[in-house]
Amino acid sequence: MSANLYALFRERFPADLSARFLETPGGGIVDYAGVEGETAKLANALGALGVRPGDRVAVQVEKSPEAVLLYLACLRAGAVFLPLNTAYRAEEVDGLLRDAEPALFVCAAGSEPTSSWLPCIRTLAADGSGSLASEARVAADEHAVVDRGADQAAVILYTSGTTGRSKGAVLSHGNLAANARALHRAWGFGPGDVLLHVLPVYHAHGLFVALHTTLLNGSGVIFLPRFDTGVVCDWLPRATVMMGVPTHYVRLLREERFDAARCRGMRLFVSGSAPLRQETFERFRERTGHTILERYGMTETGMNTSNPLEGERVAGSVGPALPGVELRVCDEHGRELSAGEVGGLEVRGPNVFREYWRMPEKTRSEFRDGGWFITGDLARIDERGYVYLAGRSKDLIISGGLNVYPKEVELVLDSLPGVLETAVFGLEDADLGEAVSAAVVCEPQAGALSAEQVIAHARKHLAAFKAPRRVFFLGGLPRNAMGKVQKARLRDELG
Ligand code: MCA
Ligand code: AMP
Repeated sequence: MSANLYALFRERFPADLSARFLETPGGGIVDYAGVEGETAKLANALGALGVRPGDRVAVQVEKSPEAVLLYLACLRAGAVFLPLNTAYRAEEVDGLLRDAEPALFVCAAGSEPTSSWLPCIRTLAADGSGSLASEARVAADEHAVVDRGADQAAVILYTSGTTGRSKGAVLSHGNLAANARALHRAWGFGPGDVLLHVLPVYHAHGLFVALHTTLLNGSGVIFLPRFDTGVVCDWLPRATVMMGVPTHYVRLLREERFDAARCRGMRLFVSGSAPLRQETFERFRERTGHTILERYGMTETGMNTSNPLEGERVAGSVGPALPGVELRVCDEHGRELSAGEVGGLEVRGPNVFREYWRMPEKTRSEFRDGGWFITGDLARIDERGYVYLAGRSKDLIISGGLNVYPKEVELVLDSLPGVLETAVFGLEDADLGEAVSAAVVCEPQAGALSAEQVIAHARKHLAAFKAPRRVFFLGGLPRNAMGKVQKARLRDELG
């Protein structure tokens, strides 16, 4: 049988296809019959544009029901979906497209790239000729679900790396199906569930964790275009499940209208992508009576652990391994440590990605023999199997649930005339968890630079969320005996 993920979803569609899949606050509704018909039309439109199974379809569009349908259409057509954060600037997008070599790039009207080497560019919305939606509208509403093996690529998600160069994590139909099944069961999805969707759909959290569990459940989603605490309060009484990053919960707690009465119909709040502070966990429970369920995952692996639905949800722990996922804690040579010792967390299972796109060396160096993937997170596992994250061995900042790799920002800041060297690091931030911060050393003979100039330079070349929020001008960077910049010292002294 085909392992195409769309086929699995289709098996689970509700018997009555007029049941709602997506509902937007503006009154837009996509029912399951619409999913079937529209994805067929889009798949036919993709084929007419020359997209063949295995080809990449890169997509940088605002969150919308059409974007979700395009994702499902790519699965159905056997194309490899490649979503890009809408905050990425033209030069970031250009670099990724050159690496991915998509057969088609779908973008927002007005932001078509000028790159002449791209074979095919389309906008998504049906607001003019030359858009994918207008081509789909006249296409046939039947299309086979293209046969795919479990190991074949379904999606490529780019994540930056410690070297500043982005890597495309290739996720297969089998990876995504395994994780969706595990989460659907672990989180007790069933009849009557309605998911309040507040996340972007260009990352694993909003695209896979939230939507796949719902699709396996054949149920409905209240699909908010963006996270806004007032709008969330309006819609919570109709929902049963919400998934968010810690910043969402911090912001909800600041909203007066957010109270237990509004959450009466809710059965589950899930948090992930960044550490949930104990204070947020406790204040949330006091305010609503609900205990947030924290889980842990990665783009490369999907979800690895989850606090239990039934049983104790421990503040500060991301819970035990999900069924089918194996975890171990090792030293830097891959030797397993004993229970309770802190070391590098490694993971193995059907959820773990296949490879980094066209980076065989990088793939090899991130795996150990036996298929263990080195997550770059530090952790300990207690005798009950609960995992406690204890920091990261990778140099990564997580701001509002979005990853920022310091090296990428440092390379841009270093290119600003007058800058001698920089170090980028995260400082604790009540709203974002960590705020991107930069220590800048100027050339002695250069004129004085301002923090505004440094930030403007970063925003010109990088997505705004990667730009430093705080800039410190120093006479030199603290270094250890090996000459390595001591970022921990910068965090301690400047935080
Ligand atoms: C927006 N801005 C940010 C961030 N988001 N700055 C720093 N960090 C951020 N995360 C900036 C914008 O550039 C803008 O600046 C200003 O904030 C307002 O923009 P807006 O879009 O209105 O922001 P917002 O709606 O307040 O967004 C904050 C947010 C959002 C809701 C926390 O970032 C968000 O949805 N984060 C979730 C990301 C996510 O899905 N992560 C999962 C990754 P200006 O106006 O100056 O230009 S997947 C993953 O990590 C793994 C698999 C896992 O475990 O889940
Ligand atoms: P990404 O590369 O965007 O997939 O981000 C994955 C990283 O987010 C992980 O390697 C962790 O460092 C972090 N992360 C995800 N969930 C949690 C969590 N619940 N607590 C702490 N960190 C998390």
